[in-house]
Amino acid sequence: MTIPFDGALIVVDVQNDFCAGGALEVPGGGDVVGPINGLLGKFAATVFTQDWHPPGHASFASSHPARSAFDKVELEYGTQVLWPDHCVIGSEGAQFHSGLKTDRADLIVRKGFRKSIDSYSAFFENDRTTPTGLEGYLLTRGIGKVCLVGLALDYCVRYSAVDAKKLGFETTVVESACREIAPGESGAEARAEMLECGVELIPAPV
Ligand code: VGL
Ligand code: ZN
Repeated sequence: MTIPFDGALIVVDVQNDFCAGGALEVPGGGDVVGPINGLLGKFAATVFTQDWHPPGHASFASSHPARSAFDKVELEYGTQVLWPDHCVIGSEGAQFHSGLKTDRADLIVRKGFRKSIDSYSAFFENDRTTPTGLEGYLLTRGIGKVCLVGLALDYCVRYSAVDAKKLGFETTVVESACREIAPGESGAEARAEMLECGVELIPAPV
């Protein structure tokens, strides 16, 4: 198990709303900044993703009368978890954590900007068919391997990793540079699914 430095590092959603005091705080979210900064600059390509929702987004509980955050609802494309309003376009919560060395990004992929579709994955929106364009970017740069880090392991990292592997990229996740929303629940399920798909989970850089 080695980190694929000849591939792309994909830094997922290290934004204020997922860190301490944020609207959708991931426990220990800000702790990923140090480990991620330590990996930046070591890969052939570096991509950051940024969750980027318009006000009134379909994934916000506030858009569904009589529903609460963390409820599940059926939308046109399937089951969707409802979240507190987060990462609203242009807001402070949507900005990257101020400690993250964002200058290292070759590309920033924004996702979730269509009002009626959420997008956990860096590759496809939650309808599982609308592409973000990242696959094409990596392929045209000749990149065949990806290494994922960031927030949250049980949602955006998981969906990105599974899609990357299914698209044919050799895919690794560095767990020490990730945090999860619900460790015993969706976190455990996420690890199981990633392993099942052939994603390599690396505990920490050596
Ligand atoms: C995320 C829930 C909603 C994530 C984004 O980055 O994992 N989770 N939006
Ligand atoms: Zn979101």
